[in-house]
Amino acid sequence: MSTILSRRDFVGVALATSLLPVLPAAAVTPANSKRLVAGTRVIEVNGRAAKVFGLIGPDGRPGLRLAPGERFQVQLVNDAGTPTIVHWHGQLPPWKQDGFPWPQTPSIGSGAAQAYDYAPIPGTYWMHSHHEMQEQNLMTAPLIVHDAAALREDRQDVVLMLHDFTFRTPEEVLAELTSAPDDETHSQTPKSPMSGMAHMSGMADMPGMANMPGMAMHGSGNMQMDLNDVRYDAFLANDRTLADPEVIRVERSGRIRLRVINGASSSQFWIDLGGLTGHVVATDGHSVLPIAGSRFPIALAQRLDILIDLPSVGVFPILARLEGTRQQTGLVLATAGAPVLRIAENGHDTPPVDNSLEARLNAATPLPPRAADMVQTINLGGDMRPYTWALNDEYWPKITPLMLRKGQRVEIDLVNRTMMAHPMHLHGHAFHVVAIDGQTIRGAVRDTVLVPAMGHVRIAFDADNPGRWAFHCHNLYHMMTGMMTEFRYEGIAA
Ligand SMILES: [Cu+2]
Repeated sequence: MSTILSRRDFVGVALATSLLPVLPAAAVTPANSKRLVAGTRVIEVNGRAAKVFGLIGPDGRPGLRLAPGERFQVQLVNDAGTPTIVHWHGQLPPWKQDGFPWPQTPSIGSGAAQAYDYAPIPGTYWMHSHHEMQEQNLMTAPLIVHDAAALREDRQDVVLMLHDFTFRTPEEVLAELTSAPDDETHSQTPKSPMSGMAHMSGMADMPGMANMPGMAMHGSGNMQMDLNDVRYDAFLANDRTLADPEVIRVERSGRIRLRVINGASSSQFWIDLGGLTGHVVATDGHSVLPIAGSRFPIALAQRLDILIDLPSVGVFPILARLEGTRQQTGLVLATAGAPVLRIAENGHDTPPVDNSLEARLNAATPLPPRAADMVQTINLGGDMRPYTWALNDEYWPKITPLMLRKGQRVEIDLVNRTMMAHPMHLHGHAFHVVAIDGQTIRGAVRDTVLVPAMGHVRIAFDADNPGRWAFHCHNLYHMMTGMMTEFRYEGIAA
């Protein structure tokens, strides 16, 4: 079943700026359907009110949580006052339910609603608008699909959803990026490491950065990396900053499943558990053999499930540190009665996010070995000036689709020829990361993989979900300036 089940008009009510609009639910919601409202809300950032979008579920909280075995039966009501379309990032629905604005599946008009019904895959997922740049304005939310085995572990579920926030509009941000004068932009021309450092946003005042792990790339000491295109006003963890973080009550010696979602538009982080040790057990919702550690990189749009067993009582900050800066956000786990002290919004210097974790990951259920039926190279190109980004020298929407045939094993070589890392996301499929910089790895199953500056990553997947599928960089501003293409199955009309 690959058609959208129903599309019906919805009589909207004039509550455009309220947090939880009161809607005539019975009028539009089929019996078993969960109601998800795309709307607007007001949050406080740095002491100022900020009007942002939101995706509010039936329990009044952002996003959706599904029980084991429950179908994704959702009525998405657009109360945002503007068209929208919501992508169920990492899920594998029929293509017409993927939430991408193809001509066959246009955005949902203001006041309209749309129904979805598919079998979801369990794990930590998320949802975000794929309409224009609404993602930057927090049209994003968690999508948690529980599975019975994980529930039997009886761990407290903690979601940590990350965002980057600006009081400017995304249109203003994009205009700044695409019109920056020469002397303020980064350049692709290799320079000495120190002059390159000085060009990185927010890093000019960071002596010693050149010696940090992660800065040496592929043995070359003569390259300049671009990080953090956009200067943000704040970094949010579950919509809050460290000035007023979420404090989550936990039991003495509590057992936690931390679900980290990087829902930012242009920012990548290191998750820092402080003195705690955690075990990464899933990447992008897909189980991996556990990896112990206290500090894990998370690229744009990726997710990490981290199991943490707390030692006795106390206060345990869980931080997300912005790569290449000292800025940080996060939440606090605290046992009853433990005093929560203020955490600074600036910590210590943090290196660029890299594939140090990726190289160590082993999927719990790898793709069965098989020879590839098709191997395709996709070159990642572009530059800061002019600010345009390309795949195989093509700029969305003027692209040539990569044609797939159902049943093929496909391998894609992602070759980054730029000085910026690109987190590449494929819709509608889970892929296996099979090699990094020519080195074969056992690798994780994912939907988004980081291709570091000048790096090379190979992914493999089975073409088992016919349709039209977007493949793009998940940096919003790279996608908006061209870094997107289409994987299309033979027999599917354009
Ligand atoms: Cu990119």
